Amino acid sequence: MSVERTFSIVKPDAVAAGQAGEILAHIEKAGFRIVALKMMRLTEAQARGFYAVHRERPFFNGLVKFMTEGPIIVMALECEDAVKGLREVMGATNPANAAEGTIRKRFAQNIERNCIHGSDAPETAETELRFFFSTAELL
Ligand code: IDP
Ligand code: MG
Repeated sequence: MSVERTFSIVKPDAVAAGQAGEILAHIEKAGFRIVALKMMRLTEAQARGFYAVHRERPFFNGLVKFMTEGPIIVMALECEDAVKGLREVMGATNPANAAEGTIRKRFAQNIERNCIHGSDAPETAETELRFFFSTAELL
C-alpha cells in the first residue's frame, strides 16, 4: 500500500437533495484528505467525454442526461490505497447490492442515480483527475 490519489464526483442527485455535506463528511471520516474540490455543471460534451468508455451501453444517453441535469462536486482525494478504498466506501453501483454503511446504501436512489462516482483503477484516476483539475489545483 502507498499514499495514492483518486477522483470522485458527488453526482447531481445528491447535490440537489442537499446530501453533499454528509457525503463529504462520510469520505473525510473514512480517512481521505480532500486535495482539491470544486462545484460545476457539466456540459453535454464534457459528460459524453468523461463517460466515453460507456458510449456503447444502453444506459449511456440517460447517464449523460442525468450527469448534466444540475451541479456536481468534483474532488481529488488522497489516502493509502485511495482508489480501492473509495470504491469500498462508495458501495456497489446498484444501491440494492451495496453493503450496509456505504455511501450508496445511505444515499443512492437506484443504479443510475447513485450519488457518487469514484475512479475504478489508478490509471483511470490519473486520467479523470487531469480531465477536471490543472496541475496547480492538485498541489
Ligand atoms: P461505477 O460508477 O460503480 O463505476 P459503472 O459501471 O462505471 O459504475 O457505470 C457508470 C455509471 O453509469 C454508474 O455509476 C451509474 O450512474 C450508471 N449506470 C451503470 N449501470 C447502469 C445501468 O444498468 N442502468 C442505468 N445506469 C447505469
Ligand atoms: Mg465506473
